[in-house]
Amino acid sequence: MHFIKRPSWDTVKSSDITPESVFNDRRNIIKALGLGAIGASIPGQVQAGIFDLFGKSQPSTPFITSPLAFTVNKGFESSEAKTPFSKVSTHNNFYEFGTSKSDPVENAQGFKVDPWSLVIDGEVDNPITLGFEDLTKMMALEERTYRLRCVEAWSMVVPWVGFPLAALLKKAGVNSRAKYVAFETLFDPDQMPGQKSRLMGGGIHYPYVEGLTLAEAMNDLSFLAVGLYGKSLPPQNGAPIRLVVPWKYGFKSIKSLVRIRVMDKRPPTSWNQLAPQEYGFYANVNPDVDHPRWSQATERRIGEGGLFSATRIKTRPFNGYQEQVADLYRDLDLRRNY
Ligand SMILES: Nc1nc2c(c(=O)[nH]1)N[C@H]1C(S)=C(S)[C@@H](COP(=O)(O)O)O[C@H]1N2
Ligand SMILES: [Mo]
Repeated sequence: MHFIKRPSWDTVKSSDITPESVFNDRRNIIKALGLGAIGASIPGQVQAGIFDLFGKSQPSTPFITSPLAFTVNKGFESSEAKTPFSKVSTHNNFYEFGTSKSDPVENAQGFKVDPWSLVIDGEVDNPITLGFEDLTKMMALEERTYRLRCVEAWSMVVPWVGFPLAALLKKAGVNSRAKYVAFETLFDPDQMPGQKSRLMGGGIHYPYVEGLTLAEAMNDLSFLAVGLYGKSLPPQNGAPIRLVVPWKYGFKSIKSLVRIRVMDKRPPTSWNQLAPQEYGFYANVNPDVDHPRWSQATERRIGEGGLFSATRIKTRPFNGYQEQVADLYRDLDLRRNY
């Protein structure tokens, strides 16, 4: 009996890939627990214990999202079909809630986002702390439809609601030492089971951290989303506030932010720390630079029919945003700086 979901790359060809480290990590933990090979007969009680570790046994009442007031940014309307909300909110990567695509929606419904506190500090003249209400009230909200391209070679088109990261950084007043911006997700293992066990958390050292150069952070595309499809974010998509950097692989778009720290040095980033040969600091979408274990030339666009009927399309440099961002990398060898 298979009580462990096989990694998606094992059953969905090579196209929708869970990083291999996750699978190996699960095997090692099963071994460490003395349970032998996956699929071996395991007493019922022990199985139930493992089941709990994956967080599948908790019943959940759905998280409540609320409508937001915003204007549509005409510059970011899309001619492409949007990925339906039913897919955007059920096919997720949020390892704090489990490593399979369906884990976040199943495990995050009880997530508490009010009260919340987001700190903007470091190399700034006026550090800011935003409370839960401030997240949707302090800045004028706009809707922007962006493509999201995961490093695992699937993609979506999502109407986000939020505000440019640069607007918030300008309020904080970035000083002359500033070169990078670091981002940090909430650390709360009681709420985020993936932070409790390496089995659930994919081997990442929590809290999940990310980073951008200051120029990237100040680019108009860099966006802080507080909602999608006109309503506040569901927890599985990074409630109450997450970063969206559409020209980079999805793992840069860090969720459920509690800190934005302006720095004079390049900050560590979670996937780069875990597997530096596979995941770089820049992580710009680039069809010409393959992941060591799979091609990045094409992607599966998730639409009405979902992953299995998704259409395969060509991946574009910078995810199609080259006009807005290519200039940032004029002097950079993108093959070395993947
Ligand atoms: N804190 C945190 N942020 C995260 C992740 C995560 O596991 N933890 N996964 C990343 C990855 S790999 C992707 S593809 C996107 C997915 O965003 P979505 O679930 O809203 O589509 O979130 C990114 N942000
Ligand atoms: Mo991703």
